[in-house]
Amino acid sequence: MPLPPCLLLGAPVDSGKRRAGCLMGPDAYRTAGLAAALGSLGRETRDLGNLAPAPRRAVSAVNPALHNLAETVAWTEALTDAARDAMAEGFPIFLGGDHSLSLGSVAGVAAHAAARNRPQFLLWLDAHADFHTPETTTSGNLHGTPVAYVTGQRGFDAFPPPPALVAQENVCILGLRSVDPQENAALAQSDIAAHDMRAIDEHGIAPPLRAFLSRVAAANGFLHVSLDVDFLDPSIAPAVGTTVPGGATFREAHLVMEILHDSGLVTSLDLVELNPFLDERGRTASLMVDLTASLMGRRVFDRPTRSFAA
Ligand code: NNH
Ligand code: MN
Ligand code: MN
Ligand code: MN
Repeated sequence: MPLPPCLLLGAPVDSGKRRAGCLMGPDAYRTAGLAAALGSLGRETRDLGNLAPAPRRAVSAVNPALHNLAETVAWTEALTDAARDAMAEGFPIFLGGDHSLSLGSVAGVAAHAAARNRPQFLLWLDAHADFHTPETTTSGNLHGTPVAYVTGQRGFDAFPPPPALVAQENVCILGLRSVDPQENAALAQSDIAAHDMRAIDEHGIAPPLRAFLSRVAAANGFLHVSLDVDFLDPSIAPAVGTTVPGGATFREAHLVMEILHDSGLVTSLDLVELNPFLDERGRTASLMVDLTASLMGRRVFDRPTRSFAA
């Protein structure tokens, strides 16, 4: 069976935080050659252009500190539909846009999985947990909330109810090094598998990823990967508004993508938080393209088996 085509969906969402610039992300990925990189792997790739938010409606905010709530709700509505539709056609890659786009992309892919009676899994590659609700956020920035929304936490009354939820035990976060106190308390109560950089330093990044992937495989799940630029160390990926030192190295990040490729389990992807206004000669956009190519099967050395066993 041929591999499903890659569908590039531009999502120039910039409402999830205050610093502007993520709206330029989709075109930065295009300029960095994403479609050609995927095409050179023999993968049929279709660029579906950019999505637009749904018409805005009046929303009542539980928390007056929320930034650009109505716009983020409108994007969530459009992205949920677009993601569900795209899953029926191929392998969607959401070109962000800030991380608030994942309220919609993940809700949409989860709806597709639920309609097929299969569980949705979520791998969150991020310095942050993004487990705030509109009630707990202190910054008011909704890019800090998608993991809470898609797992069904309370407080999202202004948003459409997600058509299907992702079970907490089907979520794995890798890369944590900036978690707010309210998120920390909520995470500790949850069934989410959360791995901070300290654990990754000590044990490596492959073991928790492999453990998660065996659960995805055993459950015959769909797997969505949400890659936040700030998962990466700022020294290799400066083009993000929320840099945090001590992130994933070049090789740790590629290794994650290579293991994901070898698993054959990934069914959709977000590339989020790239702010091209903050980039240095396109290096962050290019790195994100190269990581996507690794996820889709680019390798430096071809051999018939991948076994390192003695
Ligand atoms: N937790 C912080 C907040 O809610 C930071 C979130 N920022 C991110 N998330 N970049 O990935 O504002
Ligand atoms: Mn994030
Ligand atoms: Mn982040
Ligand atoms: Mn923030």
